[in-house]
Amino acid sequence: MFSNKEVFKIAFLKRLEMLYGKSFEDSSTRDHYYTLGNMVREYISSSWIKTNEMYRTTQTKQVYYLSIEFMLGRLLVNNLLNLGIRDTVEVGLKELGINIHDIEEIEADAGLGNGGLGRLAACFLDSLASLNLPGHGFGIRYKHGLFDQKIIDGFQVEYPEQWLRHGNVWEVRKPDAAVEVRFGGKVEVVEKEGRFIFRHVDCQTITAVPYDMPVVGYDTSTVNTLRLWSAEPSPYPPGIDVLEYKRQTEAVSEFLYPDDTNDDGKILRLKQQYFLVCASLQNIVSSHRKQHGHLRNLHEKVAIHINDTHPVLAIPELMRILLDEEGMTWDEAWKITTQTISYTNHTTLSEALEKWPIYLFKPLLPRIYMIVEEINERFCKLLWERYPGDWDRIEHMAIIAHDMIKMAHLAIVGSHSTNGVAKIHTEILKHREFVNFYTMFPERFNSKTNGITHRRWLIKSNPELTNLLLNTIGDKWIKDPAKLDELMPHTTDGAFLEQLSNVKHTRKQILAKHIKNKTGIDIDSNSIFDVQVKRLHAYKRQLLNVLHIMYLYNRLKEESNFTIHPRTFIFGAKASPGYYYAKKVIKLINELADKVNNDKQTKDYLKVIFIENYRVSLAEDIFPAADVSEQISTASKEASGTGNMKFMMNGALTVGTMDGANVEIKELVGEDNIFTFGLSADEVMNLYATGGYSSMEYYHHDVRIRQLCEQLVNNFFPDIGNLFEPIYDSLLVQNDHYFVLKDFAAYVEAQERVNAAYINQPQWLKMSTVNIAKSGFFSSDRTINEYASDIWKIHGQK
Ligand code: 26Q
Repeated sequence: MFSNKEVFKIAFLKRLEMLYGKSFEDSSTRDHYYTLGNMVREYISSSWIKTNEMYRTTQTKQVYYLSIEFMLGRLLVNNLLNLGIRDTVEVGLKELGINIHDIEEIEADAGLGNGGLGRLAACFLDSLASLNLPGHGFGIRYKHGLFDQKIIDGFQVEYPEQWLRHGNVWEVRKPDAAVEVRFGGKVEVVEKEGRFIFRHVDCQTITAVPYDMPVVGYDTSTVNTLRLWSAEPSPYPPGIDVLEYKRQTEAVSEFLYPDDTNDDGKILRLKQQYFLVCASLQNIVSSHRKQHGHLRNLHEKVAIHINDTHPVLAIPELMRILLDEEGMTWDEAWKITTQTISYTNHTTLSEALEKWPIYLFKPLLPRIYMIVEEINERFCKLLWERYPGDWDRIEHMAIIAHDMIKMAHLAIVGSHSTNGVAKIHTEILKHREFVNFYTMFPERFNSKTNGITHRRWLIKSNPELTNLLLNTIGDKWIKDPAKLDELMPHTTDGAFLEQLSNVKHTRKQILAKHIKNKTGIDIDSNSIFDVQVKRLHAYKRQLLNVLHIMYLYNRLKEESNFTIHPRTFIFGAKASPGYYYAKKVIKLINELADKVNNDKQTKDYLKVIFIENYRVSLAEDIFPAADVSEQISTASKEASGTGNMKFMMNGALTVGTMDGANVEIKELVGEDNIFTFGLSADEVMNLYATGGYSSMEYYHHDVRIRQLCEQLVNNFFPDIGNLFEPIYDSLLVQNDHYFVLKDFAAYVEAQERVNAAYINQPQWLKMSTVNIAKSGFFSSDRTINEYASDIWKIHGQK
């Protein structure tokens, strides 16, 4: 079907006819998309079956990656690429008069995630399959992914996302593998032959129906599985309000919760978490039983990884199965559970650590609550033996305290591995946030610096750079991304640097055209493309970027001999719908864009673009076009960042704080090839501890800062009244919790270094080359190999 373009063309036309009963002339681009999608899925299916059979017969250890989010983006072209048939298809379609990019655009992003954490899960699946590792994802098939963002009058407005509106060619519904999940009710204890038996009665039952999606590895026949659960009503029990029951059931997989760090206490969110865990564990345990007949060796054949604490109920749920269904003793069950489960932490923001109040938890999950209580009691007893009389420490470390269940404590205590997502993040976990746990269980803590799949984020999204690399250093880096380092001798190769410059320019023109189509705004592809794309959060400090743009604007207006290389500042960001401050910052960016872009005096030097509805598919056009990567979080707050890696791999230079993986980028490229600035993580944490920061001093002592703050509330932005007063207050009344003003001067100075470096193009291109050459470390293949050997103890299958 894909052996060469002629065979492909015939197969495609025939399939189009069969599926739609239309001639080619009458068919639409959507028809073409579904035709091709069906062909590809069919092409995948035999390898998919073989991979599953092989896993079954060889009884190799499997890893299951449990995640409440998977931000896959589009799959068509990625699958074509990994199958090695992209070029054949592209050329074949072209000869039929079809542009593959038009077909690609039909596919909706699978946006079942908020940001970094969900995208990381998607990159990990791609690497697992590409490395022939037996690893699968379990998630939820949300009917609506992350909301669609529209900007209306400068404000963010949210609309429900509808990725399934036209169906999903990549999924296979498996009704025969459906399982039941129970909520509420009571636990009855009966004694039988000297043992206690727990029975769950009067509960509400819902059905979890799996939808499987194939995960295709690159240049291999391995096809792993992402299993997404959908909530459906179980056969209706008699005497209930049927419509109400259906509504409540389907609500469980209806929406992805937008990241609202402070917003716990949503019962439906807890239901989603248990729904994912309970369905996935039944599935894991029943396949294990089929192969081995018992669960005593579960930890030898299965690794279960929990992506943050969202699936942490896997710990008490596995205990429940081993105790209540298998009749094991507590100690046997605990050993198997802790040896099976491992946990990744993605945040040090203490307000973002999940906690659930008992009054919500216990009625919803009565048996699970009993087990969590028992885990807590046994753990506190252990603490008491180890630290007799140290009530303070015991209270801080307890899993249940002050009527709340602390999910991260449960995760650390109930697993054999806890990892952070970058070196500095893991150090903060070990020495600050979880220092007591680290003292008690040092061997459980380890670091796994995040990564990104270079297949999507370089080969697929930047074919121009890919070709240049192939022509320059060959193709070894594709299977072994560390070999991008072979580019190092070319940092002084004039012909190479010129081609690199051309590639970047081409990608900037592509993005400029896209922006023109969407916004009507012309941007200069010779200007510096300075990009900050990520969720909107106070700690990521989009506000610092905004204040710097206002500062440049002020100077251009006030100083006739001040000049800079023209810059286009590009933002993309969704704010959680209930996050008041973040929404103000979006409005501020849009007001600033309006002002700056329409000022005759400055518009040739400064442009500000807010890209609406930032998501994976847009990101693929943005990273290749960037010159400057903005990674300016308050040090210690960004666990890792992964956008920073995508920019680097596409040759952008980082302006960043010493936070998250920026620290490792600097280690790799050297201080001459990155623009770092600002407070260190230690300085930030000491300032919090001592209270030694007063933002007002900066207001009084720096005239630039004073002017900028006043411009937020005088009529610099006309007709907005006191709209930005809350931002002003965050800086000056609430003492600028994220040190925006304190880091301002250093940021301006770093940006001046950027300007000077860019003007020296040979120098800039050399720096850019070093960044690409050193980016291989950030391939998620490296990350996944580390998880596989250090944590999961699984091995490649070919
Ligand atoms: C919590 C409670 C209720 C509703 C939603 C949530 C929720 C959802 C998503 C809380 C957090 C998230 C997502 C967190 C996240 O994306 N963290 C990022 O993870 C990346 C991958 O490790 C890191 O690179 C980033 O630094 C980190 O911020």
